[in-house]
Amino acid sequence: MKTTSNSILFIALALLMACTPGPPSPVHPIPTEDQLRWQEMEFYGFLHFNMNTFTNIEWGYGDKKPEIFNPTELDARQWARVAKEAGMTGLIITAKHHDGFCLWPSEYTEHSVKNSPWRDGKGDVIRELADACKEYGLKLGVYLSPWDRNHADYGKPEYITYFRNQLTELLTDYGDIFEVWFDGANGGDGYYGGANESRKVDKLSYYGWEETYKLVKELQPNAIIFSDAGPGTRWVGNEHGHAYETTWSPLLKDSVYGGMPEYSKKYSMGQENGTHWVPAEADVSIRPGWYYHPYEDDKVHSLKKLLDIYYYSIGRNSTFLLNFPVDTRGLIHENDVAQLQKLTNQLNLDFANNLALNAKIETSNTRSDAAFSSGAAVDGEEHTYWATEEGVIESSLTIEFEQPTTFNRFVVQEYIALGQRVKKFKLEAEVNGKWETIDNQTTIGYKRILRFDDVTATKLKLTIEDAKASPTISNIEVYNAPLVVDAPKIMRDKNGIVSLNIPEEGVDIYYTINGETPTTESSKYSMPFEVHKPTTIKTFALDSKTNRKSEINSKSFDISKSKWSIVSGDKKLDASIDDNPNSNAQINNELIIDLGETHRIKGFTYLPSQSKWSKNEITHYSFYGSRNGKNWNLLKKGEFSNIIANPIEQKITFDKKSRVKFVKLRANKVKNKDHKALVAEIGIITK
Ligand code: FUL
Repeated sequence: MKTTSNSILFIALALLMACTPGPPSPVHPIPTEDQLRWQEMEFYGFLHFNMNTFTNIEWGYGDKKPEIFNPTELDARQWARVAKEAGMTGLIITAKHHDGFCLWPSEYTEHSVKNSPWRDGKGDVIRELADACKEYGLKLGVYLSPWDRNHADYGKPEYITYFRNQLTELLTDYGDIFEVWFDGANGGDGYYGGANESRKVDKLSYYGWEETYKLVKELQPNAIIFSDAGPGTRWVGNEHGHAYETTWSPLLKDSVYGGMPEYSKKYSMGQENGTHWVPAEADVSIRPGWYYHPYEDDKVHSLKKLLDIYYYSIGRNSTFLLNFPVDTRGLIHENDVAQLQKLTNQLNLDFANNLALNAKIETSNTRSDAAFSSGAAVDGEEHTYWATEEGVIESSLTIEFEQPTTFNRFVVQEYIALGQRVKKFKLEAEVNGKWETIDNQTTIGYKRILRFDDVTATKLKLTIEDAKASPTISNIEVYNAPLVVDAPKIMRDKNGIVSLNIPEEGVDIYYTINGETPTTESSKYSMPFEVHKPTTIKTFALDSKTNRKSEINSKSFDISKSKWSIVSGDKKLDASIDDNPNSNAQINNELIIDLGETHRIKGFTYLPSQSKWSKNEITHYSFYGSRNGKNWNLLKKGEFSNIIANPIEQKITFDKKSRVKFVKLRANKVKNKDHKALVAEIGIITK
C-alpha cells in the first residue's frame, strides 16, 4: 500500500516537473551578468607596446632608461580603427610589462613615460588609448604585470603596496575598464633597482590576490579579472590561441593559482565538475612574438593560420584575444593590418548566409512552455532558447531544408546563463535518403563551430547524447563557406633542397627566390630545387580552373646547412641541424657544430622542441664561437624570454659580427631541471 502511494507521489511529482512552466533550473556554476556580457564580446585585441618595442626583445630586465622609449608617430586612434574595422569589441594594453616600465605617468615610479622624450615627458599612452576606444566604441582593458624586474622591492611586502597603488591609478583615472589582465610569469632574474639578482616568489601567497581582487571590484565593479585561476576568465593554457575540443567553462578554481607550473596540462581545459564559472580566453599574437621585431615583418600569420585560430578559440567555447605588436613608430604595422583584413573578409564570407535561419525544424522533445520552443534555436537570436522537459537529456533537433543544400559549417550555442550542460553530441545529415554522421563531439558551451568538408543534404540533425541536465540550445546556424586555397608550404632540408607543398591537387604553384613578389609570370614549380645562399623565397598557388588564388607565403633562409656537422660525431645530434622542426636532439649541456667553412655571423637561432607540454626548453644559454674548435669566444649569454609559454624560434643577435668556423651552444638552465635540453634546430645569422 505504502509502495503504491509512493509511486503515485513520484509519478505526480515527475509530471509536475515535466509540465512546470518557466525556465529550466540552472546547473551550477553559472556565469555572472558581467561574465555573460564579456563572453558575448567574443573577439578583442591585445596591444604589446613598451620598452621592449625599442630594445627588440620579449622580456626586459628592467634596467633600461626611459629615454629609450620614443615612438615617432604614436597614434592610438589607428589601433582603435584597425580593431573596430576587424569587428573587435575591445582592446587590452600592456600598461606595465615585466620590465616595470609604465605607459602612464604613474606617481609611484620614475620608470615611466614621464621621463621619456616622447611628447616631452607629458604623454600618457593609456589616456590616448582610452580616448580612442571611446571614439570608436571599444571597451578598454589593462595588463599590469605582477612580476616587476625594475622595482627594488619586488619580493618584499612593500612591492604589493606599490602594485596596488598602480592598479588604483589605472582603475580610477581612465573610465570603465572591461578586463584586468594579471600575468602568471616570473622567470627569476632581473635588475630589481640595481641588485641584478634572481628573485622568485611564492606565487600562491606573495601577491595576496584575494585583497587585490577586492580592490578591482571596488574600483571597477564590472571588470573581468584574468589570470590562470580567474576569477573572471582563465588562460587557455597556451599562446597559440587554441582552446580544446572539450572545453568546460567551469573550473576547479580552488586547485589553481596564477603561474602554477602544471596549469596548462592539468587545468586549462576546464572541468565538467568545476566549482566556479571561469571561462577560457585564448590569447595569441598575430606574429610569433608578442612584441615588435622587424625580423618578424614577413612572419605575420597566414590567413589559414588566423582562420584556424578563430575556429579553435571562438569555435571552441573561448574568447579570442589577438595581439598586435605595436611598432617603434607607435603604429600597428601595415603587414599586420593587411593580414587582419584578410581574416575579417574571409569570416564575412564564411558566415554570410545562415542556411538555418527560421528553417523548418523538428525536435524529439520540447518543453511545454512556448517560450522555450524549438524555433528559438533558429531565430537568429542567442538570448532565446529551445529547452527540453526537465530531466530529458537525450534529444535531437532536425533541420529540414526545402531542397538539397550544401554546407560545411555548423554553429551551435548553449544558453549558458543556466550553466554549461552538454557533454556529448553528434551531427548527422540525410544525404540521398540515408543518414550519415558528420561529427561526434563533446562540449558546446557558449559557442561551438564545426568545420567539415562540403555536405549536400536535405536534413541535418543535432543529437544531444549526454548532458549534465536537460539541454538548453540558444542558437544554431549553418553555412556554406567558400574554399580557401592554401598557400604552399616552403621547406628546405639540410642539403639546401627546397620543396613547395600544398594539400590540394591540380593547383599550380609559382615562386621567386630573390624576394620579389611572384606572379603567374614567375617560375612555375615542378620539382624541388637547391638554395644555399641567404635569401627570401615567395610563393603562391593558383587553381586555374576556378581562378582561386592563395595568398603569398614567404620564408627567409640563411645559408644552408649542407656543410655542417656535429663535432662529437654523435648521429643522434644531427636532428639539431637537419632543418626539420619536428626532430629533436637531446643534448648534454653543450652542442658543438662545425660549419664546414668560416662565416661572419651576427647571431644565432634556437628552436625548442615543438611537441606539446615539452619540459625541455633551454631558458638560459651561453653561445660561443671559434675559428679552430679549440679557443672559444663567448659571443652572448642570456635568457630566452617567455620560451616556456611561447616556444617559438629564438633569434639572438650579437653586439658585433664574429668570424667563426665552429659554434657552441651551452644550456645554462633547462625548464625542468630533471630533464635534458632538447634542440629542434640551431641556425646562424649571417645576413
Ligand atoms: C606571457 C608574458 O610573459 C608574455 O611576455 C606576454 O605578455 C603574454 C601575453 O603573457 O605570460
